[in-house]
Amino acid sequence: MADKDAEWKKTACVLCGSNCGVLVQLGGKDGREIVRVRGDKEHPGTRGYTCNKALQLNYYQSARGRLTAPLRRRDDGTFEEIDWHTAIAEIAGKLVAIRDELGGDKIVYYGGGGQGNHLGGGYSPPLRRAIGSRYRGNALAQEKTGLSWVFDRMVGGFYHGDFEHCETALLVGKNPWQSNGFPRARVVLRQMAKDPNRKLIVIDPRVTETAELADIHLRVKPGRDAWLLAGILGQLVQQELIDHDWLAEHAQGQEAVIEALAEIPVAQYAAYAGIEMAQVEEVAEILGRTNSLSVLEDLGIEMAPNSTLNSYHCILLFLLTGNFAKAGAVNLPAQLVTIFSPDKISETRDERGYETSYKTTPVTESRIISGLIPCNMLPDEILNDHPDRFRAMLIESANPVHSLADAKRMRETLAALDLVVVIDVAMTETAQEADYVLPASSQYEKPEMTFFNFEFPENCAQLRTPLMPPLPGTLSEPEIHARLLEAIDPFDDAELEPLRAAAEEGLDAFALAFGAAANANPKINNYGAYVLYRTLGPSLPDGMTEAAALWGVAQMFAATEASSLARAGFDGTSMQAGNSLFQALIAAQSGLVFSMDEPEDSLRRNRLAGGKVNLQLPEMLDKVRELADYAGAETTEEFPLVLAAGERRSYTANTVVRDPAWAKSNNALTLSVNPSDAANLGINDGGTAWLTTARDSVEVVVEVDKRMLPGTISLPNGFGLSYPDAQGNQVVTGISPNELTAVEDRDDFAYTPWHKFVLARLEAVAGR
Ligand SMILES: Nc1nc2c(c(=O)[nH]1)N[C@H]1C(S)=C(S)[C@@H](COP(=O)(O)OP(=O)(O)OC[C@H]3O[C@@H](n4cnc5c(=O)[nH]c(N)nc54)[C@H](O)[C@@H]3O)O[C@H]1N2
Ligand SMILES: Nc1nc2c(c(=O)[nH]1)N[C@H]1C(S)=C(S)[C@@H](COP(=O)(O)OP(=O)(O)OC[C@H]3O[C@@H](n4cnc5c(=O)[nH]c(N)nc54)[C@H](O)[C@@H]3O)O[C@H]1N2
Ligand code: SF4
Ligand SMILES: [Mo]
Repeated sequence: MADKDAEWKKTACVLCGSNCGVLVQLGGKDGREIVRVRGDKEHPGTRGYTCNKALQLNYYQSARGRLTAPLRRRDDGTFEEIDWHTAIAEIAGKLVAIRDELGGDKIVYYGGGGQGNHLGGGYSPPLRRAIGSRYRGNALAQEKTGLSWVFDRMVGGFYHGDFEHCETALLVGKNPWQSNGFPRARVVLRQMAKDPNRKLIVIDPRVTETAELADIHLRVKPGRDAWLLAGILGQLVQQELIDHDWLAEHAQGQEAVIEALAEIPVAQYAAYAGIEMAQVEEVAEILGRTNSLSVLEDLGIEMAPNSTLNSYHCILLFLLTGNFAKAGAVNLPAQLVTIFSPDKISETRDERGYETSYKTTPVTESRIISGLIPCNMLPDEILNDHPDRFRAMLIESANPVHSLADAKRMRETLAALDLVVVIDVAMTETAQEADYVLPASSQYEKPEMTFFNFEFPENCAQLRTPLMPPLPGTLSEPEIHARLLEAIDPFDDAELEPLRAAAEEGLDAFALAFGAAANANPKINNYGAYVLYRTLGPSLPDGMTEAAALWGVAQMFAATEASSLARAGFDGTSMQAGNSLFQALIAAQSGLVFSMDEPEDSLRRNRLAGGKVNLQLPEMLDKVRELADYAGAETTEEFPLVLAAGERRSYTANTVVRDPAWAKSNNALTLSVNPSDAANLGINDGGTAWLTTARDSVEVVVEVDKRMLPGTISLPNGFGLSYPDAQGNQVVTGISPNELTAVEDRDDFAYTPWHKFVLARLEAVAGR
């Protein structure tokens, strides 16, 4: 334990994308353990808030089994430790060989950051360029690529609601009480519940902690949101609850949409979705008349049938009611780094009006959205003899064997590759399949930052300083990428020395020198993050070398968002504003507000030609019409239950925390089952049962839970991880949900998996 007066250091919680600012005290062995945690009231975004999970941060920082040396797989499948020099030389050599013999486009980069660490992945582009890697993927392509395809074409960028100030909040397949998704979620939800003038509407089959606080809970049947949302949209149109004036001024393409929605058989669709018509009427009335509406969708619809269509529906809800680019409603936040890179929208269309030109993957020719290959297609891209199949993967800060559909198939897929390199802090399920594993310093041992900055009108960011030196034997990702690049395509020292000298003189001198050097030498720009790391990096305060690339980020932001940045207090020329933003990020340990917006900024940020929002997407409108077939969301006799494989609970954090002891609740590992289903099956609370899907059969402990809708069952995400016990033996605790899922169960448009709609069967285990 730390003594009570130990210094409180500022950092952030990394267990979910909210990244609450926290203060921690260190203690334990060598002062490397996080022994006390409390919310940081000076953090401008989270203002002292934390949820129950922040207290458990040490289960991440002081986990057993941290990797401390590069590992190389032997022929017999076991691993041996090698030194960094050998690891870098061998990996660089193999990457170059694949590039030269087969083409760098055969090397896939996967991951780049989890819930708390996006800085390291920002240093991968130079290496990727050097090896000619063209394809990349990450977890966003198994949840939000459908969403990003529609928001790019409808509002011209990533949107977010203002849940602190909206009059009405609509949450679709989202449980912020457990999963957050906006700052200070539990406080904001409680405020909404208490305020008679505000309305909280939740669409979820489960009576979640969030649904309990809602004014209206639409307890939709699993997988049938498309009919419910189409029904609400139909009701809005048919009852003249849409904002024609707003649409006339700001929108295009509404006519065809209104026409299609006028045809929706609202009562039938509501009934099919399991919702009373009176509730649909009430919700449409509220959405049509509210002063401000914010909408948040998440996995409940993104990982279920019709997911891209559902995202389309959600955007139509706020556009048809005029709730875009308005205070308290949906807006386009300023982003320091664009998480979803926009695709070039096809200028050519077929006779149906569908886009005809878009990027696809090399083998299955699947649509690439936001520059991301669809995760669900990875096995089919690799497990074949196609000459263009991928041959190598570089996996950083991600655990795809655990997180992607069908773990068994993912293992086969990785085994089929010529080279798999994993950069991680732990011997993960994915690392176990690698040829090389490179040990990274933890998120508290290096500067780190998250780019999930999505708030409006005030948006903030926090660059964290290391709390302690790196665990011996580990390196930060920027250093790993730098060493690999230096082994593949090094600079002459004379090329970088002038920049290093300029950095010592200050940021203004550096900015001028960098501009001149980039003009004279294309390699400087091409390998920008690397160059900043090796030239500006050493001039930064102690331990902050890895922050160097943020200088480029700050300069880009200043060049595109001058007015929002100036309102936040950073003005002057673009170069000056960028420099002062960069300096402030380094100085402001609690984070800072980097943009202050007006609703009009959303209109300005809209990338669509003409600056209007667009409602008509022929690809989606046809799907609205196809709902009349009532297809795709049915159970079968063999599999009468719908399993949500991977629910967020009070002790889940993807696979960031591996020690099962961190989970202090009693439902941490269990399969939740409605009491009536449990009774019918003869299963008791705490009893065991066989859970079977088309892919596998596992024994589970059941928790009888009246929050569940009859016919639905759910498993937590983030379990089934191996973790060493006190003797060093690896022990697996709980169920890994993707042992039960199949890659074929996916959206036909964005290929996102149906993890919330896994058909299943449950049987009592005899004799228990
Ligand atoms: N505690 C915790 N918080 C997290 C994470 C974590 O691991 N643990 N992970 C973070 C990440 S990566 C993400 S993406 C977010 C995800 O955050 P959420 O999407 O909120 O998380 P889930 O619990 O997976 O799913 C949300 C809800 O979908 C509901 N649902 C299931 N089927 C359906 C359906 O057919 N229709 C509808 N409408 N709803 C359905 C479930 O009952 C559940 O309440 O959470 C983030 N925050
Ligand atoms: N069945 C099912 N599957 C799901 C989901 C579900 O609901 N159901 N949810 C999905 C969702 S929404 C998401 S976002 C994904 C998440 O899945 P992934 O993107 O694969 O990531 P995480 O589980 O967050 O794992 C992050 C990895 O980073 C490592 N790590 C931690 N700190 C560091 C560091 O500083 N450096 C490096 N290099 N590594 C570090 C951790 O050890 C871990 O291996 O899972 C998805 N998979
Ligand atoms: S897990 Fe809780 S404390 Fe940590 S960032 Fe998320 S909301 Fe904040
Ligand atoms: Mo996620």
